Amino acid sequence: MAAGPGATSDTGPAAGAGQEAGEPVKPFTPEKAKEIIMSLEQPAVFCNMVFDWPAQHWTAEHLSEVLPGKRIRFRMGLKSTDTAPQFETACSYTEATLEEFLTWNCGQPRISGPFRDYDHSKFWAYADYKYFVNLFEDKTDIFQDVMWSDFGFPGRNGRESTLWIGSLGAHTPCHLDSYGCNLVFQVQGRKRWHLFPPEDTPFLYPTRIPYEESSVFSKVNVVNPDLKRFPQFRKARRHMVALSPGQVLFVPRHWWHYVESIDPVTVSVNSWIELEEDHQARVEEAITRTLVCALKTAEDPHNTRAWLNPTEVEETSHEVNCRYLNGAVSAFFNHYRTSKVIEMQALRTNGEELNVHNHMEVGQTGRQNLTLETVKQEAASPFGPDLVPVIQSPEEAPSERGGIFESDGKDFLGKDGEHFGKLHNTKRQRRMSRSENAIVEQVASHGTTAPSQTLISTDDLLDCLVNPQETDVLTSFPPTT
Ligand SMILES: O=C(O)CCC(=O)C(=O)O
Repeated sequence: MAAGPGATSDTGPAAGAGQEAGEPVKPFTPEKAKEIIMSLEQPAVFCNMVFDWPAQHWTAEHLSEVLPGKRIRFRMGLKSTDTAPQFETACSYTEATLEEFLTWNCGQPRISGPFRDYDHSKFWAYADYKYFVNLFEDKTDIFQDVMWSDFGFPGRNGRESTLWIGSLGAHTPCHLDSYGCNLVFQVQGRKRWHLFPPEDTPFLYPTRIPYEESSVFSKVNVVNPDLKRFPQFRKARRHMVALSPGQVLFVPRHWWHYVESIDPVTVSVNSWIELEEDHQARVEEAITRTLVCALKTAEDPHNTRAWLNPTEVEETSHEVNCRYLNGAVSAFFNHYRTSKVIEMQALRTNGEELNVHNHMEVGQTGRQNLTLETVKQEAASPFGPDLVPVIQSPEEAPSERGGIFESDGKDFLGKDGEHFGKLHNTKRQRRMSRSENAIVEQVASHGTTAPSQTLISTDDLLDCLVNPQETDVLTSFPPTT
């Protein structure tokens, strides 16, 4: 397997103290990598960070030897694309071993076994979204092969990761993840990522059907869009990168993504990193679940498979959903109270530190300013040869797209690096939406302490969501179907 570009230290910093001469050095310390991940608001590719991870050898071939006889569910999709997204509800499924997958993927005609009904020239196969804990039940040592601690998350390894193994053309339709941000390690083959910023959400025509907790899908097939039906999609700012083995993509919170395998076999490993904002997102997701389940089962009580994503086991009852909602609201308030205390403590501590700095500045203003200027410049752009921003692609007609080498990340680097500053955004405070505010006020009107078991009833929920202000927003929303 090819190592990441420049895996020997020619693009990294010189070996530091205690480092053997010629031994590769990681371009970022775990602390620096985490700082970047927590502050960056645009996708970027980390290079030269995983050359010593044992997981870099996890080709599909190698994994088939690690998991002999292990039956894995493959999602089967059609290579020919329509303007409609190929949602998981429209795919078929088969259970097979990795060995059977590799045999089928050689493309020999007339094979027997689980893939016998799938002509290799017409179908792709995807063992997607497989939690390590389910795949490697009795081989937990393998979790250590993935070392997210290098990115500043101590103890995080395969246990908190998922594995994706696909054939050419295998893809995940465009969606955003409600929780966390994402780190994706490309192990074998290349995957092309089409990313769109959260601000472009209206241009992606979001939908909750098929319903899956934590995923908001787009109605647009972003590689073959129906622009008559989704005219606003023209305004969506596509960012594109072909992720190669050895590279790690950082996907910031709420960035939309469509991901396709562009080599005969691809393997990747990812981990979603929890964020502070997830507490609020959990409340939002609980509200969504309650509404989707209630309305869809009312519409047709017998056909959940049509709207429930196959990743969801079954629709849950209204009672269960209300309990879930109350749990999420309680957790949100508990967290909010704790973080307020921490914030107060930090303010107090920072206040003391601020006084020390003010004191130091007296008498050394010139030099101090110079240093601050340097620090500011460094903070403005973390980019360089080992952290490559994924930038916006010049939009072209869909039929002209599709060269698989259009961006390997490195192409985006200007020699002088001047443009990086403009591309570098830092996290903004996200304001609560009106309905979220309404929920919080609803809870607050019940008292100032964190809510106990079942504080929010169905009527409370309806009071928040079905009021003239909210319905007004709904009636001004342009219909798309
Ligand atoms: O690799 C893929 O097909 C999709 C990955 C994805 O959606 C994710 O990591 O959030």
